[in-house]
Amino acid sequence: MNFDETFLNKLSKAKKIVFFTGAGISAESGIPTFRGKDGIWNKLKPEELANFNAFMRNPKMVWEWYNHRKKIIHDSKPNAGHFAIADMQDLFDEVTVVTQNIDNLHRRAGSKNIFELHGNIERNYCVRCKTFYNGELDFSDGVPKCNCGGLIRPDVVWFGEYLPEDQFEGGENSAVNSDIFFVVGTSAVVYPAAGLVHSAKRAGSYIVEVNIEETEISVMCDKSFYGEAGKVLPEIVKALKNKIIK
Ligand code: BJW
Ligand code: ZN
Repeated sequence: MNFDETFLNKLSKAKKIVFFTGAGISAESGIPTFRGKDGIWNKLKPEELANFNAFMRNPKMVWEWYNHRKKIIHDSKPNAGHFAIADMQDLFDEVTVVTQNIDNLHRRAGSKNIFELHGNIERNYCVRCKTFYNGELDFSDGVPKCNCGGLIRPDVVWFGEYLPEDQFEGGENSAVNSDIFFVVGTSAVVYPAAGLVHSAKRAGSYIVEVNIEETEISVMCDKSFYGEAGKVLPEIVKALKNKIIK
């Protein structure tokens, strides 16, 4: 892949970079995306699965969906895209990952500074008393319940729910203080997460998109690379290392 000098210069002068990621970065690890050609929501309705009322109406069905995805995630590994982002930590003063994914793959790849906007599939909590249950849950008597009698749910953010305040604030601060803001593998249609792209842009950050196709926010990007994240991101690391060595 060839990158123009303006882009490489911009990158080599940057100190603080942010990677805002979505389901697309984990697609090459075998984890299905939500929207698009092979997206989960071509087959399943988000409103029947990814909201609190659906869970209270039919917790068994929602848990079956999450346990199915948990298994896919456990069987998957970080891919070249996740590793390239972790490698960037050696090349910049500050690298922050702000992810909408719940799959832990950035952490497993070695990224250190991560904000998780939509929760984490490894954690669970009681809907009534908010006690956390982080180990394996027991489904032998049906949907697991807390000692208080409340249902236990996955610690993920469903439609109509607020994002964890500390994670969103951390993401927003990183966005507005970034020199370069990468938008990787997200359709950027879900808010308030997608609003971070606008915040970064307004604050003067240089916006770089990596996606297999155009998205809602392509028009506001300073640079767009259309290709798989697992191919484009390692190429950027390589080009940058070459430039630094020269
Ligand atoms: C590749 C690739 C490869 C593929 N390489 N690329 C109007 C304005 C503002 C807000 C709203 C509004 N109308 C409604 C709302 C609210 C709603 C919302 O945004 N809805 C829109 C969809 C219309 N938002 C909310 O409800 C949020 N909360 C909120 O607003 O709180 C305030 C409030 C409180 C109380 C009452 C009312 C308001 C919460 C949103 C929670 C989203 N949750 C989910 C599920 C998380 C748990 C789980 O995983 O099960 O989060 S939904 C789902 O979408 C998931 C994702 O994180 C999120 C974003 O999806 P993502 O990551 O972008 O994936 P895809 O599939 O969409 O895209 C993949 C991309 O990858 C594509 O572009 C591909 O091309 C690309 N790709 N392979 C590179 N190899
Ligand atoms: Zn409880």
